[in-house]
This record gives sequence, structure tokens and C-alpha cells, in this order.
Amino acid sequence: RPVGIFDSGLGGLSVLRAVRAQLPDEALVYVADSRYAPYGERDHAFIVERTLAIGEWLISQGAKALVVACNTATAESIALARERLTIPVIGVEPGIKPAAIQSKTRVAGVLATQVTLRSERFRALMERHGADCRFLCQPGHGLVEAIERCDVDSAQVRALLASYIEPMLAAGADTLVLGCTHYPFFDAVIRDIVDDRVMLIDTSVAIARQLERVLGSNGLRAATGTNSVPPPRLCSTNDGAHLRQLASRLLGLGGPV
Ligand code: DGN
Repeated sequence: RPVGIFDSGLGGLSVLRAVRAQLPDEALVYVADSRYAPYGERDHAFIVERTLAIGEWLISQGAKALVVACNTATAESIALARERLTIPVIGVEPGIKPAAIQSKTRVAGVLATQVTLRSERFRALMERHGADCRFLCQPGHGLVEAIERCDVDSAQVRALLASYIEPMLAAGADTLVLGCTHYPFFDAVIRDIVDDRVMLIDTSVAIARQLERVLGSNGLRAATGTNSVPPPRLCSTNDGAHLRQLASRLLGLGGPV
């Protein structure tokens, strides 16, 4: 049985990439809810409804676990998804804890969607791990939309990212938390803006390890060493053209959507 992975759109492909690397024997089904992306400025009830509907659909497709590969959907709906869905549910959250541990200047930037930054879950995360570090939180307006258009490095995107990140650097940030699963695809452009000493925190690898633990503790790991693992099945709630394009360009995945 496959693991289901879902995001509001294409960003969760950064999590799918990490999961494939960590768990090469697991079959994966990915759903991009691109018809309704971005979730970043949607209301709570809408996001909960989409998470449950997609979770149910993935269960109907045989999914044995669900990764909510979206910080926004996790912040709004993970508790209810765990209550209502009959399979283990793993969520994502901005890497506040690793940033607080690693920052030497004790100043860190956080880029995430408006909904994530305003959520109760984010407030609690900051309270738990963010106390002795100054976090500069910036909503990434326009960034999810750019990825949804497969724009990872246009002049417009460069300017937008620079306008968000340069003030953080000027304030002394040595660490930048990528608090939205769409943002790791800007990695090359962000690296051009920040110098090598700035640490970028992307939690997709930690999520893949967490998935491995959850599958293991529930007796759900696929048998290792089978060479019949199918390529990830990619699904979209719109025509899927951009999902196909980004999956091919950034992950080298071909095949139909
Ligand atoms: N990838 C989603 C996240 O991690 O928050 C983006 C949410 C959105 O659609 N704005």
C-alpha cells in the first residue's frame, strides 16, 4: 500500500523528494490541490474541508499513511485530520526548533504563509522553542503563486525574495527558516541573495525520518529490496500541466499526471 502525500499545490514535491530519498521502497501517491492553491489566505473551515476530503480520497486509493506536506494545512487541520482519518497522519511545521539551536547571532528569519504565521500552532511552536532567539517573521506573499506557475527563478521572483530576505540579513539574521514546502524550490535564488554562512532550514528531511518512524512503529514499512517499486503516482485537482512540468524539471519524474 502506498503512502499518500498532499499539499495545496506543488510545494509538497519538496517533501516527496525527501521521502523518496529516505524510503526508496515505499510506493507514493501525491495529490496537488492546485485548483484551490494557494491556501495561504483561505479560511480555517475551507482548509479543514480540503484536508479531510483529500485524506479520504487517498484512503480510498489504498493509502496506509498520510503526509500533510503543507505547513498551512498542518497548522489549520492536523488535529482534526488525526481524529477523523483512519490512518496515521504526519504533518510539517516550520523549523523553529533547529533554528533556535543553530543560530549564533540569535537572530533568525522565518518565511511562511500568512495563515501559518497567524496560526495558534505557530504561536505555540514559538513559545516552546523560540524564546531565546529573535525571529523575524515575514509572510511570503506571492511566492506560492510563483511556484504554482513553475517560476522558480525569474527576475520578478528574485526581486520579491530579496525584498523579504535582505531586511532580515540587515537585522543580523544568520539563519533562515523556509516555513512553507513551496520555498525549497527557490533554493538557488535564495543562495544568491544570502551568503554561505546563512543556514537555510528546510524540514523535509526531518519529515521523511518522522514518516519512517511512524510507519515502523505501526508495522507499516514496505518490504525492503523489492525492485518493483512503482514511480510516484502524481495527481492534481486541476489539469496537472504545471505539476508534470515541475516534477520533471526538479525531480526528474516523467509519466502521466
Ligand atoms: N506548501 C504550503 C505550505 O507549506 O504552507 C503552501 C500553502 C499555500 O497554499 N499557501
